[in-house]
Amino acid sequence: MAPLKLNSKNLSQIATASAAPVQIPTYPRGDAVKEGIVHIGVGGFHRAHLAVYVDQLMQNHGVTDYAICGVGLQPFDAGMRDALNSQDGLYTVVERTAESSVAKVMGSINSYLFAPDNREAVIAKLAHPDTHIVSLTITESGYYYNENTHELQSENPDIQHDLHDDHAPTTAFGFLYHGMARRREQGLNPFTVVSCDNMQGNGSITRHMLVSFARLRNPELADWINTKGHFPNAMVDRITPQTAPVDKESLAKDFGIEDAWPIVTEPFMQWVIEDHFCDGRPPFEKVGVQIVKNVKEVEEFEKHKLRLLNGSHAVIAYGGWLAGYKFVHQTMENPMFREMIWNMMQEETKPNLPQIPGVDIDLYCRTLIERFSNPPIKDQLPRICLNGTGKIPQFIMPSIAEAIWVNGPFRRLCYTAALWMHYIHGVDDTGAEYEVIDPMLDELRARAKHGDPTELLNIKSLFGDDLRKDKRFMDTITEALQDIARDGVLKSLPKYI
Ligand code: CS2
Repeated sequence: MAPLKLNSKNLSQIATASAAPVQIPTYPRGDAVKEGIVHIGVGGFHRAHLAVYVDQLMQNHGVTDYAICGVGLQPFDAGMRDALNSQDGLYTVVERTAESSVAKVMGSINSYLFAPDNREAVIAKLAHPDTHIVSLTITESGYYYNENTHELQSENPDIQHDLHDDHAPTTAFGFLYHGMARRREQGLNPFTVVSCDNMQGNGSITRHMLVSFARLRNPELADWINTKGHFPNAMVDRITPQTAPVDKESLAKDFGIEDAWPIVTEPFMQWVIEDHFCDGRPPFEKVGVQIVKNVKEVEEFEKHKLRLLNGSHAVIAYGGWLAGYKFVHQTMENPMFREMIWNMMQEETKPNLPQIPGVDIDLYCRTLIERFSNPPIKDQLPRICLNGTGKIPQFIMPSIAEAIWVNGPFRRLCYTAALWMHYIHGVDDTGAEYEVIDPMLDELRARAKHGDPTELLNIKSLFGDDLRKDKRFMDTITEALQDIARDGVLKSLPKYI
């Protein structure tokens, strides 16, 4: 039978059309529910994470006032608008391991607004009394955060534009500002801003950036947001590869669904969030979200995740790619990578991580190795190589800094930073050229020198200046970079296992 196009009309047929059962939403949607969450930046990760938790709330717990209105701010979001609008907001999540493949149609995204089509509609939505939470996945660069000064990059042309323009905001902060201003005029509470981006202190950074932005326009509004607004910190986790054409084909073949933009992901998902919401929240804890009272606890979970998972991902991505691999699981099939990652986690990163009651850190590390080795999700290395300037300073450098303070080992961590520095040149170990995608690419290219990290480490907005003063660090990273430049990854890696 020909696959069925995913839309509300075909839903019940889709549930039973193929031999493999498909879970479908049987809860009310459309006008029968309220859109309590507006999510800015609907990509794969949001659709595999927050939108899945909300789907479970709607499906299993009768929640009707927290459906999601998705928002796209960037021109490239037009593809998501078209895909979602053509299938009534529905899409499929396929959870895959070597043993099983489970398809679930999600219905939690109830509508979608594309800001370039109608900016006013987005601001009105943010200011709507039904909107209680505005969540974000806008990537590190969407925060305009200077890692060195910890301040808003107020001179950035996008921010300058939004500071002076009332009618056509372009950044998330421009929209949040107008939404907040209108809510205040209407006597409403601020919405809670929930960052779902992968950054240490994502909620605190969001608060500081938005309040700083508002202060430059209207100090009174800035104070209102700062006093009344809540910005919970959160650790988010689910490995979500980019959708490949073959994913659509196998969804059609195995489950009889024609979906313009499905998702293939791992079964694992985790969200640990501070219980700070100023305008209500759904009972997230009922669907496995870890709601914690104490900020410190979230910080600790964030540290574990960013430094162990994302830090290891950096080795796999830059090392694997330079060595000629294309996927995470492929790189993990090489025992040298497995061993290096394990030892880096155990000997260099773990000793400086806090212990979290109830968390077995060795089990966490073992689970990571298994997750990275999950072949059917086919996680592409270029996805993880993207935007290294938002990653290395966050996932690797803090572990190095802390190892320096306690005079601990850090040569594998240095090797990882060096892999990224070498990757910037855009030529792999076989001599093949590739595209490097990073918002700071021009500056990186101007500073990257084979075998010499000094100029890159001089970028204060990324690296501050503490580390460059440490001779042991400078010697180790220089040596690692020289080893990679001279011998390539596969020949230099054994020294760093
Ligand atoms: C990856 C993450 O892009 C990256 O650097 O490490 O997207 C990773 O897959 C997620 O953080 C997993 O939760």
